[in-house]
Amino acid sequence: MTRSITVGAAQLGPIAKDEGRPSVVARLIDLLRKGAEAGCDLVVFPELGLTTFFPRWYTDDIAGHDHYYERSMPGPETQPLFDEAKRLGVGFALGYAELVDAADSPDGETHRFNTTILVERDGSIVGHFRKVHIPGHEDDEPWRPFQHLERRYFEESDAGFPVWRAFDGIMGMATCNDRRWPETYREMGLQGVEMVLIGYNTPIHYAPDPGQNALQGFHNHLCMQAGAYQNGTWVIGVAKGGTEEGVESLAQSCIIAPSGQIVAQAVSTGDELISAVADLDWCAHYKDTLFNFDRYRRPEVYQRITNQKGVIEPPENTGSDQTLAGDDNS
Ligand code: CDV
Repeated sequence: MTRSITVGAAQLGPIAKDEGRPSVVARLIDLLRKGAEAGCDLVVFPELGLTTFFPRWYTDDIAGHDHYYERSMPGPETQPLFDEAKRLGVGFALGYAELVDAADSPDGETHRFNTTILVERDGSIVGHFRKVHIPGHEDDEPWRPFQHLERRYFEESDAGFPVWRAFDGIMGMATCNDRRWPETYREMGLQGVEMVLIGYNTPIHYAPDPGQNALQGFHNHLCMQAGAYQNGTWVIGVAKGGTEEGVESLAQSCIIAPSGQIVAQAVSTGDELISAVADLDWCAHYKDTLFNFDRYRRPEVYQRITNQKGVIEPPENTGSDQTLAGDDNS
């Protein structure tokens, strides 16, 4: 029997600064219902899917922005989403800003994370993932047309990239900038991941090097398609796109097969549900052949190179390459 799930990528258009949770949750429920109509078992929403992308504004007073964070999930305003998902029998993943109150925290400190929750079809919580790679900057940088202060608003997770048994397969999560790093997928690939759920907010304008602006769409798909193929896993990439508070963000949400091929892609920059039937057994075609890690991966060799200090210089006057010539390079 094949293990197939129908998965939806629920792209969101902009969320205005003054758009309240009830309005946003109504949009999420509308997309969830579209997912149910399309036969989805699982619908994936973007990073920070309940609010505007607030790290674009500098503040001296982080606590003054705590209304952007969730203290519990579900909370009173998100409960209707959980109720509707359970009624429809559709699971979901949702990104949000998480606040851990000092009173609830093991170290007695307040913590703020960029988090995604995964919920099963029966409404049970499968797990939480907290973003590992926090991009941007900590302090106000007025030379930028807009700020990207994730490093001021969030701390990074030290929990890595766990995977969970759910939806008849092995599921993992990552958030936005995490998708650009090969180790994100490999950490999960080594644990047998079969589907990676990724939400993102990616401004088209990259202030440190605007030469990359025209390549945003290419880089987005490049890293997720490579991560899927090299680890034999489905990857679901879901954007908050469009122009939000004057900042244009990439859309192009997509569903990527273990072959690395895009099997569905959003055509708009607004609220849009795309879906595909994802055969989880397709992963084995790659995990058991080209990317059979047990058979072909050579961690001891990578370790030797990693431990090497500095560049291997060719011997003087010959110009030959010691490594290619087979000389000892240990
Ligand atoms: N939200 C993000 O993590 N955005 C980053 C931008 C700032 C480069 C991204 O990797 O898309």
